[in-house]
Amino acid sequence: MNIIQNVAVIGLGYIGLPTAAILATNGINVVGVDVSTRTVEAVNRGEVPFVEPDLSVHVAGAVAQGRLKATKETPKAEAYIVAVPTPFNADKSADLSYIEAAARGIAPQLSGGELIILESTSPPGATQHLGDYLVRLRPDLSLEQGLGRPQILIAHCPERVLPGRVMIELVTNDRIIGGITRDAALSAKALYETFCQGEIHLTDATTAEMAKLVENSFRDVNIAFANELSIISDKLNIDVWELIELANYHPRVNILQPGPGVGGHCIAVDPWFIVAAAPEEATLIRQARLTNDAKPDWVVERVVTEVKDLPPGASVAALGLSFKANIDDLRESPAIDIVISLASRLPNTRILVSEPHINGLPSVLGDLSNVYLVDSTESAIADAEVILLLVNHDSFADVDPKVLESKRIIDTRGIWRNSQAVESLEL
Ligand code: SAJ
Repeated sequence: MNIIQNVAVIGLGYIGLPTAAILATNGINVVGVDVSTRTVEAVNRGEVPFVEPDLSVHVAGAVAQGRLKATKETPKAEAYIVAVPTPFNADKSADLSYIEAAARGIAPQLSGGELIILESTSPPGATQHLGDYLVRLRPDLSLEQGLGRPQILIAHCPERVLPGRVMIELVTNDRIIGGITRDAALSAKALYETFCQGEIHLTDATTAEMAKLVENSFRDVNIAFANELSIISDKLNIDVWELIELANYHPRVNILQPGPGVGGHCIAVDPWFIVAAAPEEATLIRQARLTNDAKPDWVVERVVTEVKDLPPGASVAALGLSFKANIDDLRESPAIDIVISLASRLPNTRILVSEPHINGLPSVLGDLSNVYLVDSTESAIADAEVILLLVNHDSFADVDPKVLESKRIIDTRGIWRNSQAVESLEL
């Protein structure tokens, strides 16, 4: 098998750029392709247009060595890695238009023998669809060997890295590679082996697609279980965090943590692709999505109930806006939905937002007349009667418990929990 030395990575986002950089720092010549002029220019200056630990060093190094450059036009290459978004349509089915646009860029550059890898999270059948789409654009090529036309190799290698740990997990995580053909799987394996120290497991493309979706659905279903427990515990007046901690002492129980809802654009999206592929059968997966999506409204009702019996002019401190702890990423964050909803349900209440990772409110919140971004968490707490903890940032865990003493607290992440259960028993 030929060793691949020239790779084009289509899409220089949260996955494409780290992948391009890690290939380049491992000796491959990489051209990154993106529709954004800003991204292309930033990469060519050796800069990273978003925050991800250690990525800047890799990009700066790869560009300085001349192994990584960026362009808006898809070049000729021996291998193409497609890492473009796969959002969902209004009916929750996957929108493959970005993948098709990438294919339209690649097709004219093919002459046979190239490897095309789909990394984007994809519904079952998307890799085959990419192959069929390319062959429709280039009927002189074939996905199979021996049909009298030059073959192109198509494989799916889903990304599985955790934002915030991308540069570590790219190297250490196991990978799953699903080939349309065995040759395609083997060729993709050889390419990923240049930087991946985890095991590389080969399968067919649809199983690889499903494996990725199932990983995120597994977490979604388990978080839904935790979120349901938090609502049940509230009704039974017990501390859900203590409940879960105790249950998890069992050697075969590992319940995840409840929260204000599930955010980010992976776990809250991918399970819908399974539901769309098997709507009649995927009842548990669908219900988990609905349960997690309903959690923000439940939190809003809790806050409204607390504020209702306070004198007029009360304030709520909303601590945290990002979709999870210690990052600045606000995409699909349940905290944002909760603040929007509170602002309209409680028009005479000031919502004092503290989010240490941002300098200004996103426009969806900035336009609301009763929502304010407050510089310090301490002053948000001091000025509010109700404290709503939405994100478990480390800095919030360090808040002096004394300043919380006279406040009404709704801690959706359980970081300030102080269970009194055993003290309340008359032993
Ligand atoms: N969350 C909870 N309770 C928990 C764990 C998470 O409420 O016990 C919430 C978080 O607060 C957040 C959301 O779930 O709002 C998702 O956070 P996460 O840290 O679990 O996952 P992501 O979305 O940042 O990254 C996931 C990862 N998938 C898995 O762990 C199976 C990552 O490896 C994937 O690469 C990524 O999705 C992706 O791109 O698909």
